[in-house]
Amino acid sequence: MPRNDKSASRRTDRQRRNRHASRRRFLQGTLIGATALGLGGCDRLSESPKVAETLDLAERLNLRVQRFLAGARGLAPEYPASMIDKTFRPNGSTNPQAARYRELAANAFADWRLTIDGLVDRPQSLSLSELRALPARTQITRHDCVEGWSAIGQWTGPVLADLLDRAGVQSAARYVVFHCMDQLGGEDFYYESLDLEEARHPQTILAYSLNGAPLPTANGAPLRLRAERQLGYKMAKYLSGITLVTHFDDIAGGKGGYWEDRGYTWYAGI
Ligand SMILES: Nc1nc2c(c(=O)[nH]1)N[C@H]1C(S)=C(S)[C@@H](COP(=O)(O)O)O[C@H]1N2
Ligand SMILES: [Mo]
Repeated sequence: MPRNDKSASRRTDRQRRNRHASRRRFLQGTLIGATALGLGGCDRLSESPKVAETLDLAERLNLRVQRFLAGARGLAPEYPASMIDKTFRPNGSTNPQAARYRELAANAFADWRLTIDGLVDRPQSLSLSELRALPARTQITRHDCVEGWSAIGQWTGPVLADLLDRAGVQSAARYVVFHCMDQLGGEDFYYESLDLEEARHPQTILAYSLNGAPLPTANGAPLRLRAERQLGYKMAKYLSGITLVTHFDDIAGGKGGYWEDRGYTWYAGI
């Protein structure tokens, strides 16, 4: 992640361009698909100013449009084991120094718990062995960092939707906030948030293992979020708890995440 404000804004620009480009490709693909199905005269349509107007509108309404078109089938690609990168490049915090983290790590996270609280009927406090005993999903996916690199890795852990059901999400809840144990340079702890649709996506898991081994410290031990339709910065490492909320305006900088508080967009769909 950026080390100063200048590179932060540069990367944010690049991120914006990439997202616009991929979204445009996606929408064009959708229009081509519609033609193949005989749903519209897209040859003429694509040249008309109306379509350009629609694409710009789509970019402004990116979240809604992307989800409307992708629907529930919007799965991130999964890859064969032969494509796994030998070392999964770590980024951001790679060796948290916060006292609490150091203490928990010194004891192999035996005293660590994942809490689930906020707008839930049954607040949870789960040890690593309890989490490991739950049904798990394994997925080989590509991680895309806003800095312009990517890596393919195999992740294993419980599906977040199952944990949310276990806790009983109340109807007033709209977002899941992920609390982390690391501070990136300053005083502020890393955190992130997803809305319930992204949190309940079938590929959204809390991973305790990478490439079949316990999650390395650099990649977020003991537990990290994998939200495979999102950019890397959404995937909170070093988790300590998750909280169900109606809004996140009153948490830290109020923008829903550590980097969001520093100018990144909250919706980081790819
Ligand atoms: N707690 C925490 N989570 C984090 C970060 C961080 O610094 N702290 N960095 C984010 C960024 S920008 C990326 S690209 C990924 C990097 O994950 P990796 O270290 O496994 O490559 O973690 C994300 N989650
Ligand atoms: Mo990143």
